[in-house]
Amino acid sequence: TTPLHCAAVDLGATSGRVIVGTWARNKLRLTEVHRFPNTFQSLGAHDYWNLPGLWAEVQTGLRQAAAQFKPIASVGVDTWGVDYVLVNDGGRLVFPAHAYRDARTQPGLKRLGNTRAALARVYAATGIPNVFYNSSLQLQEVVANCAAIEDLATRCLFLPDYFNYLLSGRMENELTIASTTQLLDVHSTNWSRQALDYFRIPAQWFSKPILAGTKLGQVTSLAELKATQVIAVPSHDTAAAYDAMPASPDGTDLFLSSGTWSLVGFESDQPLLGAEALEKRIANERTGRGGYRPLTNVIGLWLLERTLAAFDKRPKSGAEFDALAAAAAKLPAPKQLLDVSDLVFANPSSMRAAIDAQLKKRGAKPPRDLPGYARLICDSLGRGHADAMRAFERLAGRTFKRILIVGGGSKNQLLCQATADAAGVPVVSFSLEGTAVGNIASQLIALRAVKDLATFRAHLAQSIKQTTYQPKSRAQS
Ligand code: LFR
Repeated sequence: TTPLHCAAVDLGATSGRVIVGTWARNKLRLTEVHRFPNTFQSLGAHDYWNLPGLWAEVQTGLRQAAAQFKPIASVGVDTWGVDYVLVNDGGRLVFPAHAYRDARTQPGLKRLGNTRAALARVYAATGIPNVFYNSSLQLQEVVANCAAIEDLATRCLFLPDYFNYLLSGRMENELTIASTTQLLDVHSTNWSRQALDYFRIPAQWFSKPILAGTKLGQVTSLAELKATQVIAVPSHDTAAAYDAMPASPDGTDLFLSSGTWSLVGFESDQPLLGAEALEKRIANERTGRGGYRPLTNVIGLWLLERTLAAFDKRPKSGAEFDALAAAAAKLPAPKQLLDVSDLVFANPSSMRAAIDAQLKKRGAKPPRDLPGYARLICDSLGRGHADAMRAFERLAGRTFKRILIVGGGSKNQLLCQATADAAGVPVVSFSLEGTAVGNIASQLIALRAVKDLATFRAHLAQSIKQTTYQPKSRAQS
């Protein structure tokens, strides 16, 4: 059989990559052809994404892919959730793309938070809790404060939708990314009239979301890829990462996609709703096929990334990072952990100062050095993951036997061990670029090279390397 090459464009909030997946003899081989940093930039009082810069990097990566692999059968795009562009019929940007950590949503967040009945209604309609980054709050702010926007914009495209448009010329909204907005109906696969009305967002900006696997046509913007199909994949990075989990089919695995955020959750054919689910901030996001992936968003390695940035001796290589992790592992367990759900960590000007201030408030001393902070952060995240697991067990009436971890954090031994210790179940790490794998899986299924996701996961489970971290003891198998 001839190998099949598919390109995954995977854009994260702190880095992006273009990865080619080569499928042959039921095995997937990944080649990272391009990786680049990503960051939002402040201008005046607001934070923005550099979209022209990102598009240039995507093009560089895809040209590289086309030069190295012939032919590239298809390409799929996934990005972080919730962010969007507003365009006119010609696809022209009519409003700058804000970054989700921009503080502009704070008044709307408080307003909804203080109106219990409205909050419960929005949650019952969308299954998405009130979180500062929701697209609902972002769009509400634009409509309320920039009156002319309704004359200028005709379409709202979420970031992967926009990159799909740049590649193929087709404007669509894809379901998984739509499910991060707090504007999708939790009981159907269409937009929620009730939520759109509550936030006063024009319904005509959206079209009925398409499912993953939809073919959008050939690449029209890059001559090197003119025979390549653009395929809508589960375009929310977390949905893609969940698809890459070689999970046991009996539903006893908890999923952790660990990167800038820690996304802890599982797959289900029904949403988790009600007062307690809302209180635990459970987000009923969707799978590419229309199912549910109830999850909670624990602040994640953003804590460590921003703390490292505050130190001059920031590790520059994998080896330097390993040395830091080893030094951190030797330290005694911190007496007081961080409350990782505290909103002060969302976007502080100094993460180190924010951590010190929280510890001080709780009567504890700040760590002495960088290994001390790394240890404190990993142990605190481990505790956050375990708390999320217990909440899911209670609310969904399930028992989880293992935690499966993919993403950048799956290589962080300190974090994996801390999670196993706090949760009391083994953590299985796959050291896998989960988002790219899930992105490519969806393309392979659309191209009929693989029957379905269950088949893909079974093949993956056979070929993939895994490390198991047993709880309490520091032993690894
Ligand atoms: C992870 C992620 C999370 C989402 C956050 C903000 O990259 O997509 O799932 O909640 O970014 O979009």
